[in-house]
Parts: sequence; structure tokens; C-alpha cells
Amino acid sequence: MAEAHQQIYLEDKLKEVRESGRLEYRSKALPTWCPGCGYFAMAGGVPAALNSLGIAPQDTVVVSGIGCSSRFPFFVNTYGFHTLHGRVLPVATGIKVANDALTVIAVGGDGDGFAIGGGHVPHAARRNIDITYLLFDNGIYGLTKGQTSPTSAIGFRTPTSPYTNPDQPLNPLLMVLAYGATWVGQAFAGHPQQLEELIRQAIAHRGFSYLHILSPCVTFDKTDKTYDRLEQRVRSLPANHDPQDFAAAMRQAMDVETPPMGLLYVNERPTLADALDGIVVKAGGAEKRARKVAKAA
Ligand SMILES: Cc1ncc(C[n+]2csc(CCOP(=O)(O)OP(=O)(O)O)c2C)c(N)n1
Ligand code: SF4
Ligand SMILES: [Mg+2]
Repeated sequence: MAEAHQQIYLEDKLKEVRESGRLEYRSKALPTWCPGCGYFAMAGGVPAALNSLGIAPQDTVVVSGIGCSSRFPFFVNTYGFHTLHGRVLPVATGIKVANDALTVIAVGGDGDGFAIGGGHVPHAARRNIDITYLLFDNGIYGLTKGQTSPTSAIGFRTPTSPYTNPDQPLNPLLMVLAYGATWVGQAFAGHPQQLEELIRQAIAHRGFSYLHILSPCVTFDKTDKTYDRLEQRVRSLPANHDPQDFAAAMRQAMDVETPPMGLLYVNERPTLADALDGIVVKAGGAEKRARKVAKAA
């Protein structure tokens, strides 16, 4: 017996997308990523999250380093800054310190964030700078055609490891927890609805939020972080996971075989802007600076 298929009409779909408000956040430039790249999930997720939080494009700055993932500022209709390789966090810090009313989103890859830029992550986290860091981890240097990165698996074969990679990969989730990040989550580009919700929560959090996003490079990785393999490995956090329990978050972060998806850890403490306001008052100033405005998560 023939199955009944739901008809989807292009005009209805276009109307739905136009009315969603998300298009306001997209630029006229179409993404240059390879068809199927996990990064398309961020082109959907970031505009949707900003739209649902009611944060206007003109109040938002998207900052990136260098890499395929770091092309993202071109594809959104916010302010943007495509900086040097590995320097996304210092530039994002400067923007946020200059104008705390802005929503600042830092975007980059595993190489940008944890190889050349790895020295910046602990300081952004420990100072609790109120920015959101979306780290797209494909375990590879995509832009430069597929070399090993600090998160490549042992045994991964690439042009820079033709006899397979012998190096122990970093665990960025454990690192940012230890560095003092106040919001830490993990998502999979193959689950775009959960990704969008976690981006939303990360942006709404006041303080340094770090979202680790497992994202397949369909062109240069045919064996390790593929959609199929990640789909089999990822899991939800246990229903009784308490995101305010730091030790529980560390235990979850240690599981790299079946990576937990969701909010691992959240904590409230003063941000860098709060500390700077305190210094302004001590130095004889009085005025508090404007803060970013977002609806509650
Ligand atoms: C100072 C400097 N060193 C090296 C490079 C070459 N380079 C460009 S992107 C990149 C790595 C990209 O990998 P990743 O950050 O993981 O981003 P992806 O392309 O995977 O999204 C490298 C090494 C550069 N542009 N600048
Ligand atoms: S090379 Fe890999 S990471 Fe870069 S756009 Fe293509 S699929 Fe994505
Ligand atoms: Mg990468």
C-alpha cells in the first residue's frame, strides 16, 4: 500500500521562514562551505537564537579567527570582525570591554581555539568576560585541507600524519571547566534543534559561555567524526544531572567515547565588566555602563 506523504509547498515554506524573523539576521552572502558541512547548523542556529532572544542585529558582533568555521561573520547581518588566526578571544574581549551593551559572539574551529589560540582561552574564562564562544570541533584543519588538529583522534590518518596520528587529543570541555567558565555545554551539528536551544541559552547567560559543537568535515574526514559515527556515539545527559554540580560536570566531560549533549555546567559570578565598574567607582567615577539586553533563557 502506498504511504501517504505530507505535501510541502515551496511558497508555504518560504512564507514560514520569512515570518520567523530569522532572515533579518542573514546577510546576502551565501555560505561558501562544502555541501553537507556541519557548519550550516550554525547559519541556522545563531540567527534563530538571536531572534528568539530579541537581540537586534545592530546590537550584536560576531567575531572569528581564521578557518572554514571562521568564515561565519560574512554570512550574518550583524557587525562582524574576521581577525587573525587564533586571536578571536582577545578581539572579542576588547569589543566587550569597550561596549558592554553589545552581545558578542566568538566563533571558531578546534585549530583556531585550541592550537594557535589556546593560550587565550583560560584568561577569557577565568575573567568571566560576558561573551559566548561557539567552538566548532571537526577534529581537523578544514581550511588548509585536512591536517591533524589538537582534537584529532589517535590513529587518525591525514596528510600530516600519513602513518596515523600518535598524539593524545585535548579535551576542551575539561579544560574550560578547569579554567573557570561559568556556562559550559556540548552540542552536535547533526541535531540542529538542540544546538539552537543551547546557543540561545549560552547567549542569554551573563558571563563566559562555552559551547563545544561536534561538527563533521565531510570533505576531509571520511572515517572519524562523520555524521553516522557521531550519531551512534552522542547521548543525552542523565535526567538527574545537576548543572550546578562542578564535579558531576567534570565527570561528564571526561566521557569522550559517548559525548554528553546539553548543559554540563552553569554558575553565576561577577563578570569582567562588573570588576571594571568597581574600579571606575574606586577611581572616583560613578556611572555604570549599559548592559546587553536579552530575554531570560
Ligand atoms: C598565523 C597563521 N598560521 C597558520 C595559518 C594557516 N591556517 C589557516 S586556518 C588553519 C587551521 C584551521 O583549522 P580550524 O581552526 O580547526 O578551522 P576549520 O577550518 O576546521 O573550521 C591554519 C593552520 C594562518 N592562517 N595563520
Ligand atoms: S573543508 Fe570541511 S570544514 Fe571546511 S567547509 Fe568543507 S566540509 Fe566544512
Ligand atoms: Mg577544525
